[in-house]
Amino acid sequence: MRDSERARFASDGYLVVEQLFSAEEMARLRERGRELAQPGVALQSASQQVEPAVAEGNASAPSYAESLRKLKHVAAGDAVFLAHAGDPRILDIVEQFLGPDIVLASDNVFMKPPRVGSRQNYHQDALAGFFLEPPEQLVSCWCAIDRATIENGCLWMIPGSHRGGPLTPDQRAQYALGADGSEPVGAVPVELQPGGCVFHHGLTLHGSRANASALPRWGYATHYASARCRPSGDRPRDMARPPYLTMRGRRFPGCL
Ligand SMILES: O=C(O)CCC(=O)C(=O)O
Repeated sequence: MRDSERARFASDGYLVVEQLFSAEEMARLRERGRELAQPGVALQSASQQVEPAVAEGNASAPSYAESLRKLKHVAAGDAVFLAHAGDPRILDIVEQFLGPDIVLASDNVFMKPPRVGSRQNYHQDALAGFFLEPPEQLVSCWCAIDRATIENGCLWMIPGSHRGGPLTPDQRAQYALGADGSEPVGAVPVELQPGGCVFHHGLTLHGSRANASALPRWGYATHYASARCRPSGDRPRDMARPPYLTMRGRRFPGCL
């Protein structure tokens, strides 16, 4: 990694890497994702989440797969997604930020389906259910399976927001969508071609718009933590969660 890229991540809290994967590799993930997005598929420790508007009967989608908001914890039970999560092209970059001992803390195929794909409010991943100490030892890689554009709901980042540390719910509320539908001041859209990735720090505020377009916007987010992190005391018991997977390096007693 170039010094300028390391400096950009330190300053902005995210780094875009175009063409980290090929379009063919993304087509393979999409094909496997489509198989896993069928009703009743037995997904070991993974789950399918339907878009809230569809689940509540306020909207409809042309197929079950196109009603799904996300597939969660896929890598633990699927060789294709696990191979992506453990790909050295990603881990070589993550290692620059977290050091050599890396676990997969979570993974999500974010599907943002056409017409019904809902907005993701601005949030800091480290405060969104990971319960790790220290929280800044988390880095996510969001990889575009489809082309991600402003129209179909690409990610938006708030550069430098990680430097303010963990926000309180009141502070986070200031980053809500403006009454006129505008994004908060300073937010930057991250449009990507298939195979392009954005790496973001666990405290960088980011979100995404609803997908009002006719095009899908699948992205596969893999969330990595340093294996030296400890679980924080307030972690709820989550039996459905697969164990943290070693991606690189060592594990440590009392840590994740
Ligand atoms: O894909 C999205 O719209 C949200 C993704 C996200 O919040 C994440 O990768 O942390």
